[in-house]
Amino acid sequence: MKDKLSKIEEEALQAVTVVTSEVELQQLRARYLGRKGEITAVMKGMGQLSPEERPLAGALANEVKDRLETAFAVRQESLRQELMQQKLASESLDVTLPGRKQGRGYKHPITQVTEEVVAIFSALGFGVAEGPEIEKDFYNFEALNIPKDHPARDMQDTFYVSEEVVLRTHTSPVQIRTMLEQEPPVRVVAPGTVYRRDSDVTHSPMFHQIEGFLVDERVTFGDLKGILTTFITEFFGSNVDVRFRPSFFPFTEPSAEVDIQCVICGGSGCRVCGQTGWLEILGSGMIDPEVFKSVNYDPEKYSGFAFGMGIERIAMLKYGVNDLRLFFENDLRFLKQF
Ligand code: 2NL
Repeated sequence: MKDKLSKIEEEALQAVTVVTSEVELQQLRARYLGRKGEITAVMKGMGQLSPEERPLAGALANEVKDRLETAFAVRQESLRQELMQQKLASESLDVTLPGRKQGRGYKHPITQVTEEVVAIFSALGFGVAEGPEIEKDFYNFEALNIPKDHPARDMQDTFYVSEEVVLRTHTSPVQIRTMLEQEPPVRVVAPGTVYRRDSDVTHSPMFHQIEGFLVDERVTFGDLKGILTTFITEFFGSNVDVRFRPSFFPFTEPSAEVDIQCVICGGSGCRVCGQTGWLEILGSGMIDPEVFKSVNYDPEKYSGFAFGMGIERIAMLKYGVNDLRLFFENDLRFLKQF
């Protein structure tokens, strides 16, 4: 019996040293110390011993059992420690590593160009005005001398909210509102979002415009040419050629469209300028007396000029962007270049 217990103890102590997991250890524990384990089996066999031998054998068995219990407990603790060390090693963090930088945001190129244009006109004494994007027909069309049968009023070209309410098709209504509120002398630019029922490679149903006007006594076409030429040379550079070409708008008379020498080919003719060597960048003219009547300005006393341009268009020309849609997709690979 004694030999048997020693053998079991030796075997168990050996086995305990080689287990590598708590599950294995539990299984081992059951095998030696469990209700159906080897020690229990030996103890059950004690019935066969003589009454004199029994207490000694019982005491011996209990001693072995206690030592094994201790060995199992010690091993369990050391396994826990090993596991913890492994976990710490595999999950280790280098807290001294630099963090990932949060990318810095910046203004959309359309906003940047708008602000640049506004800054140039501010330096020339112009204020800035804003107004609603949903407008009454009166401010968007009627006051601008755009007659009821004008194609611009067509459902094909304008987003109608109701018969009398539209999404503004230009920022001119802001200027009409300014004239209704302020007496001359007045000079203001009106940047903003405008809407037209047009959507293809070169047209977006929502785009951006900046218009401006100046009204005072004895304002001439020479003043218009001077201000717009100054703006263009500030914006595109002093080396660029400018030309004024007769045109027509219902709200100006006379009217002129302004071209610059093609920024792509330098004037020799290319695909972008349609082989003309010139690019149209804005429309302008002397404000029509009919417009003055709508806002109660005396056409005998005052004269003035107005102009308008598309922000996307001048942004494309300034930065050599060949696809309008890039401004609306908000792809960071594009936006980051500005
Ligand atoms: C263009 C042409 C233009 C105006 C806009 C205007 C505004 C008032 C009175 C008179 Cl309140 N005129 N604005 C004048 C001429 C041309 O824009 O091609 N825009 C993109």
